Amino acid sequence: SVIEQALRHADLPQELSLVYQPIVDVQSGRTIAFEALARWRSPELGQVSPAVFVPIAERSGLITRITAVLFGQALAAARAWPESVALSFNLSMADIASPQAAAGIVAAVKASGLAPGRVILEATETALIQDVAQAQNVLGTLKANGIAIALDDFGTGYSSLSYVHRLPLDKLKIDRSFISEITTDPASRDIVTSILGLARNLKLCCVVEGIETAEQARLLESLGCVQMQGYHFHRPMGFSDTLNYLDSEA
Ligand code: G
Ligand code: G
Ligand code: MN
Ligand code: NA
Repeated sequence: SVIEQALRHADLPQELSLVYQPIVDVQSGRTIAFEALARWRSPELGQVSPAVFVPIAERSGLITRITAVLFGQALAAARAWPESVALSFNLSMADIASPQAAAGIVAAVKASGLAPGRVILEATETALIQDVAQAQNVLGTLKANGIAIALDDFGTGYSSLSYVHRLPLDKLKIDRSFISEITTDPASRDIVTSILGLARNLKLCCVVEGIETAEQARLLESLGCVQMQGYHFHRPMGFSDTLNYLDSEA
Protein backbone atom coordinates (compact mmCIF):
# COMPACT_ATOMS: atom_id res chain seq x y z
CA SER A 1 0.00 0.00 0.00
CA VAL A 2 0.92 3.68 -0.33
CA ILE A 3 1.11 3.96 3.46
CA GLU A 4 3.36 0.94 3.81
CA GLN A 5 5.71 2.32 1.11
CA ALA A 6 5.89 5.71 2.81
CA LEU A 7 6.51 4.04 6.17
CA ARG A 8 9.25 1.88 4.71
CA HIS A 9 11.10 4.93 3.40
CA ALA A 10 10.33 7.20 6.31
CA ASP A 11 12.98 8.93 8.35
CA LEU A 12 11.37 7.54 11.50
CA PRO A 13 13.15 9.56 14.20
CA GLN A 14 12.33 12.70 12.21
CA GLU A 15 8.74 11.93 11.19
CA LEU A 16 7.46 10.17 14.30
CA SER A 17 6.61 12.04 17.45
CA LEU A 18 4.50 11.65 20.55
CA VAL A 19 1.82 13.65 22.26
CA TYR A 20 1.03 13.11 25.92
CA GLN A 21 -2.32 12.97 27.70
CA PRO A 22 -2.54 13.40 31.49
CA ILE A 23 -3.92 10.62 33.69
CA VAL A 24 -5.27 12.36 36.77
CA ASP A 25 -5.79 11.20 40.35
CA VAL A 26 -9.07 12.92 41.13
CA GLN A 27 -8.55 12.71 44.89
CA SER A 28 -5.39 14.79 44.81
CA GLY A 29 -6.24 16.49 41.54
CA ARG A 30 -2.73 15.78 40.29
CA THR A 31 -1.31 14.25 37.15
CA ILE A 32 0.12 10.84 38.03
CA ALA A 33 1.09 9.81 34.50
CA PHE A 34 1.00 10.78 30.87
CA GLU A 35 -0.09 8.35 28.18
CA ALA A 36 2.17 8.71 25.13
CA LEU A 37 0.29 8.69 21.82
CA ALA A 38 2.13 8.33 18.53
CA ARG A 39 1.88 10.84 15.70
CA TRP A 40 3.34 10.36 12.22
CA ARG A 41 3.82 13.24 9.83
CA SER A 42 4.82 11.92 6.42
CA PRO A 43 6.23 14.40 3.87
CA GLU A 44 4.09 12.75 1.17
CA LEU A 45 0.94 11.84 3.09
CA GLY A 46 0.78 14.44 5.83
CA GLN A 47 -0.52 13.45 9.24
CA VAL A 48 -1.41 9.74 9.49
CA SER A 49 -3.25 8.40 12.58
CA PRO A 50 -1.71 5.56 14.59
CA ALA A 51 -5.07 3.81 14.26
CA VAL A 52 -4.13 3.56 10.57
CA PHE A 53 -0.36 3.13 10.50
CA VAL A 54 0.18 0.89 13.55
CA PRO A 55 -1.80 -2.06 12.09
CA ILE A 56 0.03 -1.63 8.75
CA ALA A 57 3.37 -1.48 10.53
CA GLU A 58 2.46 -4.65 12.42
CA ARG A 59 1.61 -6.57 9.24
CA SER A 60 4.77 -5.42 7.45
CA GLY A 61 7.21 -6.01 10.29
CA LEU A 62 8.08 -2.31 10.62
CA ILE A 63 6.55 -1.99 14.07
CA THR A 64 9.62 -3.20 15.98
CA ARG A 65 11.70 -0.29 14.76
CA ILE A 66 8.82 2.15 15.19
CA THR A 67 8.29 1.05 18.78
CA ALA A 68 12.01 1.38 19.49
CA VAL A 69 12.08 4.95 18.13
CA LEU A 70 8.91 5.99 19.96
CA PHE A 71 9.84 4.33 23.24
CA GLY A 72 13.21 6.11 23.14
CA GLN A 73 11.45 9.45 22.68
CA ALA A 74 8.95 8.67 25.44
CA LEU A 75 11.61 7.65 27.97
CA ALA A 76 13.57 10.82 27.25
CA ALA A 77 10.42 12.88 27.83
CA ALA A 78 9.63 11.11 31.08
CA ARG A 79 13.09 11.89 32.43
CA ALA A 80 12.16 15.56 32.35
CA TRP A 81 9.07 15.01 34.51
CA PRO A 82 9.02 14.86 38.34
CA GLU A 83 9.46 11.40 39.89
CA SER A 84 5.80 11.30 40.86
CA VAL A 85 4.78 11.29 37.20
CA ALA A 86 4.81 7.99 35.29
CA LEU A 87 4.93 7.21 31.59
CA SER A 88 2.19 5.05 30.09
CA PHE A 89 3.23 3.66 26.69
CA ASN A 90 1.20 1.60 24.22
CA LEU A 91 2.71 -1.66 23.04
CA SER A 92 1.56 -3.45 19.92
CA MET A 93 1.03 -7.14 19.45
CA ALA A 94 4.51 -7.74 18.02
CA ASP A 95 6.13 -6.04 20.99
CA ILE A 96 4.86 -8.75 23.31
CA ALA A 97 5.21 -11.64 20.90
CA SER A 98 8.80 -12.59 21.70
CA PRO A 99 11.23 -12.76 24.63
CA GLN A 100 13.71 -10.70 22.55
CA ALA A 101 11.17 -7.90 22.28
CA ALA A 102 10.73 -7.93 26.06
CA ALA A 103 14.50 -7.88 26.54
CA GLY A 104 14.72 -4.86 24.23
CA ILE A 105 12.14 -3.01 26.29
CA VAL A 106 13.90 -3.81 29.55
CA ALA A 107 17.25 -2.73 28.08
CA ALA A 108 15.78 0.56 26.87
CA VAL A 109 14.37 1.34 30.32
CA LYS A 110 17.71 0.49 31.97
CA ALA A 111 19.62 2.65 29.47
CA SER A 112 17.29 5.58 30.09
CA GLY A 113 18.08 5.66 33.79
CA LEU A 114 14.38 6.05 34.54
CA ALA A 115 13.11 4.07 37.55
CA PRO A 116 11.29 1.06 36.03
CA GLY A 117 8.42 1.70 38.42
CA ARG A 118 7.69 4.88 36.49
CA VAL A 119 6.98 2.92 33.32
CA ILE A 120 3.54 1.46 32.59
CA LEU A 121 3.14 -0.57 29.42
CA GLU A 122 -0.34 -0.76 27.90
CA ALA A 123 -1.38 -3.79 25.88
CA THR A 124 -4.81 -4.62 24.48
CA GLU A 125 -6.75 -7.76 25.19
CA THR A 126 -6.57 -8.66 21.52
CA ALA A 127 -2.78 -8.54 21.58
CA LEU A 128 -2.55 -10.58 24.76
CA ILE A 129 -4.88 -13.44 23.86
CA GLN A 130 -3.08 -14.26 20.59
CA ASP A 131 -0.81 -16.46 22.67
CA VAL A 132 -1.56 -16.37 26.38
CA ALA A 133 1.47 -18.49 27.33
CA GLN A 134 3.81 -16.17 25.45
CA ALA A 135 2.09 -13.11 26.95
CA GLN A 136 2.50 -14.56 30.45
CA ASN A 137 6.17 -15.10 29.76
CA VAL A 138 6.85 -11.66 28.27
CA LEU A 139 4.75 -9.73 30.79
CA GLY A 140 6.36 -11.79 33.56
CA THR A 141 9.79 -10.63 32.40
CA LEU A 142 8.70 -7.00 32.25
CA LYS A 143 7.09 -7.19 35.69
CA ALA A 144 10.12 -8.95 37.18
CA ASN A 145 12.08 -5.90 36.06
CA GLY A 146 9.77 -3.55 37.92
CA ILE A 147 7.71 -2.36 34.95
CA ALA A 148 3.93 -2.09 35.39
CA ILE A 149 1.41 -3.60 32.96
CA ALA A 150 -1.97 -2.15 32.04
CA LEU A 151 -4.68 -3.95 30.10
CA ASP A 152 -5.89 -1.34 27.60
CA ASP A 153 -9.35 -0.95 26.04
CA PHE A 154 -10.71 -3.29 28.70
CA GLY A 155 -14.15 -4.65 27.93
CA THR A 156 -13.95 -4.39 24.15
CA GLY A 157 -12.21 -7.67 23.37
CA TYR A 158 -13.73 -10.97 24.12
CA SER A 159 -13.22 -13.62 26.80
CA SER A 160 -11.60 -10.98 29.02
CA LEU A 161 -12.51 -12.65 32.26
CA SER A 162 -11.14 -16.06 31.37
CA TYR A 163 -7.53 -14.90 31.39
CA VAL A 164 -7.44 -11.60 33.24
CA HIS A 165 -6.40 -13.35 36.46
CA ARG A 166 -3.72 -15.40 34.68
CA LEU A 167 -1.76 -12.42 33.41
CA PRO A 168 0.54 -10.42 35.69
CA LEU A 169 -1.43 -7.19 35.37
CA ASP A 170 -1.28 -4.08 37.52
CA LYS A 171 -3.98 -2.01 35.94
CA LEU A 172 -7.17 -2.10 33.89
CA LYS A 173 -8.06 0.73 31.54
CA ILE A 174 -11.82 0.79 31.02
CA ASP A 175 -12.52 1.54 27.38
CA ARG A 176 -14.03 4.89 26.55
CA SER A 177 -16.95 3.31 24.69
CA PHE A 178 -18.55 2.60 28.09
CA ILE A 179 -18.15 6.19 29.23
CA SER A 180 -19.84 8.08 26.40
CA GLU A 181 -23.30 6.95 27.54
CA ILE A 182 -22.65 6.50 31.22
CA THR A 183 -24.85 9.38 32.37
CA THR A 184 -27.81 8.35 30.18
CA ASP A 185 -27.62 4.57 29.87
CA PRO A 186 -28.06 2.49 33.06
CA ALA A 187 -26.51 -0.55 31.35
CA SER A 188 -23.25 1.29 30.67
CA ARG A 189 -23.21 2.45 34.28
CA ASP A 190 -23.76 -1.11 35.51
CA ILE A 191 -20.92 -2.41 33.35
CA VAL A 192 -18.50 0.21 34.62
CA THR A 193 -19.59 -0.45 38.22
CA SER A 194 -18.94 -4.15 37.68
CA ILE A 195 -15.51 -3.59 36.17
CA LEU A 196 -14.55 -1.29 39.06
CA GLY A 197 -15.63 -4.04 41.48
CA LEU A 198 -13.69 -6.65 39.55
CA ALA A 199 -10.57 -4.48 39.63
CA ARG A 200 -10.94 -3.98 43.40
CA ASN A 201 -11.37 -7.71 44.00
CA LEU A 202 -8.37 -8.59 41.85
CA LYS A 203 -6.36 -5.80 43.55
CA LEU A 204 -5.84 -4.08 40.24
CA CYS A 205 -5.70 -0.37 39.80
CA CYS A 206 -8.25 1.04 37.38
CA VAL A 207 -8.18 3.97 34.95
CA VAL A 208 -11.27 5.23 33.19
CA GLU A 209 -10.59 6.67 29.74
CA GLY A 210 -12.52 9.00 27.46
CA ILE A 211 -14.07 11.27 30.10
CA GLU A 212 -15.37 14.30 28.21
CA THR A 213 -17.68 16.07 30.67
CA ALA A 214 -17.71 17.17 34.32
CA GLU A 215 -20.95 15.20 34.73
CA GLN A 216 -19.24 11.96 33.68
CA ALA A 217 -16.31 12.68 36.00
CA ARG A 218 -18.64 13.32 38.97
CA LEU A 219 -20.62 10.15 38.35
CA LEU A 220 -17.47 8.06 37.99
CA GLU A 221 -16.04 9.53 41.17
CA SER A 222 -19.24 8.54 43.00
CA LEU A 223 -18.72 4.99 41.68
CA GLY A 224 -15.27 4.93 43.30
CA CYS A 225 -13.15 5.63 40.26
CA VAL A 226 -9.95 7.47 41.16
CA GLN A 227 -7.76 7.59 38.06
CA MET A 228 -9.25 9.38 35.09
CA GLN A 229 -8.20 10.38 31.59
CA GLY A 230 -10.00 12.25 28.85
CA TYR A 231 -10.63 15.50 27.04
CA HIS A 232 -12.46 16.85 30.12
CA PHE A 233 -9.10 16.92 31.91
CA HIS A 234 -6.82 17.59 28.98
CA ARG A 235 -6.27 16.69 25.35
CA PRO A 236 -2.98 15.09 24.37
CA MET A 237 -0.24 17.77 24.20
CA GLY A 238 3.28 18.15 22.88
CA PHE A 239 6.29 17.52 25.10
CA SER A 240 7.10 21.14 25.93
CA ASP A 241 3.47 21.71 26.93
CA THR A 242 3.72 18.84 29.43
CA LEU A 243 6.39 20.81 31.26
CA ASN A 244 4.28 23.99 31.38
CA TYR A 245 1.30 21.94 32.45
CA LEU A 246 3.18 20.27 35.33
CA ASP A 247 4.54 23.69 36.38
CA SER A 248 1.01 25.04 36.53
CA GLU A 249 0.03 22.15 38.83
CA ALA A 250 2.94 22.60 41.22
O1 G B 1 -4.15 9.02 19.74
P1 G B 1 -5.15 8.27 18.91
O2 G B 1 -6.59 8.29 19.31
O3 G B 1 -5.10 8.72 17.48
O4 G B 1 -4.67 6.71 18.88
C1 G B 1 -5.32 5.79 18.09
C2 G B 1 -4.90 4.39 18.45
O5 G B 1 -3.51 4.19 18.23
C3 G B 1 -5.17 3.99 19.90
O6 G B 1 -5.77 2.70 19.89
C4 G B 1 -3.81 3.89 20.50
O7 G B 1 -3.74 2.88 21.47
C5 G B 1 -2.92 3.56 19.34
N1 G B 1 -1.57 4.10 19.57
C6 G B 1 -1.25 5.39 19.82
N2 G B 1 0.07 5.52 20.01
C7 G B 1 0.60 4.29 19.89
C8 G B 1 1.93 3.78 20.00
O8 G B 1 2.90 4.48 20.29
N3 G B 1 2.09 2.44 19.80
C9 G B 1 1.04 1.62 19.51
N4 G B 1 1.30 0.33 19.32
N5 G B 1 -0.22 2.07 19.42
C10 G B 1 -0.44 3.39 19.60
O1 G C 1 -6.63 2.71 22.47
P1 G C 1 -6.10 3.73 23.41
O2 G C 1 -6.88 3.79 24.68
O3 G C 1 -4.61 3.62 23.65
O4 G C 1 -6.30 5.10 22.66
C1 G C 1 -6.49 6.28 23.32
C2 G C 1 -7.09 7.22 22.28
O5 G C 1 -8.23 7.89 22.81
C3 G C 1 -6.12 8.27 21.85
O6 G C 1 -6.14 8.33 20.48
C4 G C 1 -6.67 9.55 22.41
O7 G C 1 -6.41 10.63 21.53
C5 G C 1 -8.16 9.25 22.48
N1 G C 1 -8.83 9.99 23.54
C6 G C 1 -8.32 10.38 24.73
N2 G C 1 -9.23 11.01 25.49
C7 G C 1 -10.37 11.02 24.77
C8 G C 1 -11.69 11.52 25.03
O8 G C 1 -12.00 12.09 26.07
N3 G C 1 -12.60 11.32 24.06
C9 G C 1 -12.31 10.69 22.89
N4 G C 1 -13.27 10.55 21.99
N5 G C 1 -11.08 10.19 22.61
C10 G C 1 -10.12 10.35 23.54
MN1 MN D 1 -3.77 3.24 25.49
NA1 NA E 1 -7.97 2.44 25.56
